[in-house]
Amino acid sequence: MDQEAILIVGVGGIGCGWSSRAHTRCSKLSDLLLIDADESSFEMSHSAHCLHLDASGRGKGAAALPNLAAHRLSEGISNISPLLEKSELVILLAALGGGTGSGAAAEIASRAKDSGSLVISIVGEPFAEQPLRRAISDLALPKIEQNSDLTIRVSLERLAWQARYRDSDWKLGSEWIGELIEGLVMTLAKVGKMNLDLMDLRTIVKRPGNATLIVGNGSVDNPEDIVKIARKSPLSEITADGAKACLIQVEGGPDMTLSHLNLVSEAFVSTLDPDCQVILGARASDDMAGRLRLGAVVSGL
Ligand SMILES: Nc1nc2c(ncn2[C@@H]2O[C@H](COP(=O)(O)OP(=O)(O)OP(=O)(O)O)[C@@H](O)[C@H]2O)c(=O)[nH]1
Ligand SMILES: [Mg+2]
Repeated sequence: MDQEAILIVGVGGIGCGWSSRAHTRCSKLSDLLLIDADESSFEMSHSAHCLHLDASGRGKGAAALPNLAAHRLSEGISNISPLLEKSELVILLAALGGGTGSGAAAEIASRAKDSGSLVISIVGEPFAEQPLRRAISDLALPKIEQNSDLTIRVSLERLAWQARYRDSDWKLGSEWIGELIEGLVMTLAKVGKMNLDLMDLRTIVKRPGNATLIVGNGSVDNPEDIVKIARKSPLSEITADGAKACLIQVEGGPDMTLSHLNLVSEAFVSTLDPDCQVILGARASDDMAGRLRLGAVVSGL
């Protein structure tokens, strides 16, 4: 896939922050589109395409109602349709519970799907003790799921908990999300040794049942640890155990051998269904010397 084929889209304050940070990890291989009512979200990236949903005309995020945000998006959609048209894969990020992310993310997923893209959405779900935000989120989620080939739900609570543990800011500190997206983009961009493509990804995400993404990395000497790390992701109520299909990408340095590849993929596959359909890809890059990264899309859960 060329660069133009992969589009990362951030919607709302948190979604824009996540996607700007994720895009810096794979900026040569993907495009970035930021959508928000609050213009300060666009300051995080210089290379982004931006769509400003300004209800008040004062530049300060007054799209606080999901319906208003969805309406603003339909008005501005012609500005971004060319971007959607040329993308083959849209990776959509938003945290639900506010106005912009909840209202506009569903709308953008539906437009992307209509234009023929494969749509992967990564959505944050609000804290349990915020009933109003929770209600907004519960309304938005089904429409996002309907229009996405794969929807990954991330618990903001768990993300916040992990960030505290690592002493980083949960709003920005979603290192894990950046890694997930980088892994996915690297898997699909045409740079691999054994290249996986969009057809492989479609095969996996179209399986009936739930699907999820996982990622983990570590030293080549400890493949089991990498698998352990990968399985400990801050997702909502989902584990990869017993999956019926999976697409695995292993990335290593120039020193990666076939036995490294086998060790890490076998350690991971052993946790899945015995008859799991496995599609395996590998890639070497100079900056991964001595390390391995495992990224996987698992489905049929
Ligand atoms: N507890 C807590 N949760 C937050 C905070 N900021 C954001 N969130 C959560 O993240 C979700 C989405 O936040 P944003 O991305 O800022 O919202 P938005 O889409 O920009 O929506 P609007 O600004 O209302 O248009 C909310 O539902 C909250 O649950 C915060 O400071 N504290
Ligand atoms: Mg906002």
